[in-house]
Amino acid sequence: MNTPARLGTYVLGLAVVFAGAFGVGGAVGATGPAPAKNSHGDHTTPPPATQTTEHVPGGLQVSQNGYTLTPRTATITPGTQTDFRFTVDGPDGRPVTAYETQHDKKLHLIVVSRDGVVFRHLHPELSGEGIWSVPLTLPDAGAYRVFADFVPQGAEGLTLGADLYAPGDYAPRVLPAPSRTATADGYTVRLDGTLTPGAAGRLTAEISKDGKPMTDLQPYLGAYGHLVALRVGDLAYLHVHPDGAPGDGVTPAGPGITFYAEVPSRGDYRLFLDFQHDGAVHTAAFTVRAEQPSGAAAPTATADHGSEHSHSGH
Ligand SMILES: [Cu+2]
Repeated sequence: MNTPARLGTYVLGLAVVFAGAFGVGGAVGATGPAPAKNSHGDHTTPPPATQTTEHVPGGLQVSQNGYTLTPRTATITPGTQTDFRFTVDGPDGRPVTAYETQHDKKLHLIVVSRDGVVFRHLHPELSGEGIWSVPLTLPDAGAYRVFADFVPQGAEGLTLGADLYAPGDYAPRVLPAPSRTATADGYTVRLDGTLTPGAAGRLTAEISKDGKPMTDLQPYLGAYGHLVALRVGDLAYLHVHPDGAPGDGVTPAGPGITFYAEVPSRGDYRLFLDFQHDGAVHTAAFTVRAEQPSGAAAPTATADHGSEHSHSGH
């Protein structure tokens, strides 16, 4: 039979990934999370094999590998600028103060409304005591998810997620229907490519203004674009790699920006693209549906929540 062999290969692949993760975790220090208690006191017994655990996407956990995201601001009054403060507490229980720089910053903070409509990408300031703070204004009442994307010095990079609330009357918005065109501050962004579960999909965003392709985009965080992809339903935070970097001699400054994104499952994703032009950062938002490659795919006309959103056709 084929299936067990294939499954075996898959599990092996996962084992390698997890071994890597544990290797780093072990190097962080002996003060990390204690192993599960073994009442038999038999130290040579290997831990039970994980059988069905898939690699968990980032952002779903408030604590991972001994690091915990701890908001010190629990609520934000809508429409009022608030100093949002938090710490990342390390395996020793104290706020982490040493971080590696990635994409020009020591920590990237993403704030998204639970309905996937409001998006903020911020870069907080770090105090000597390990307290991060950033001015944050949220437009509407509701539930939000905060993501901290960072690399503790000498450890593996992490994205931790925590809930944040803006009190008041709240009505969830309908998820915008899947669309490959978005507008942002007068710019038009067209997204090409597909998201396929389990495979790195190539996506290209093409930016134009008044019908003219933009060829003088400016580097933002070490790239011509920064893409955040979140799974609709649980806001799993996905890893996206830009293809090429400004100044590498081959990556043009627009109009197209290329990314590789891997999604863990079928369904809808919210994609937020930050790009810089004329000294200002703009954000384009998309809803993109990830489907199985044709052959395995169900008919695309299958009605789900996308169809009950009226297509106003633009
Ligand atoms: Cu950032």
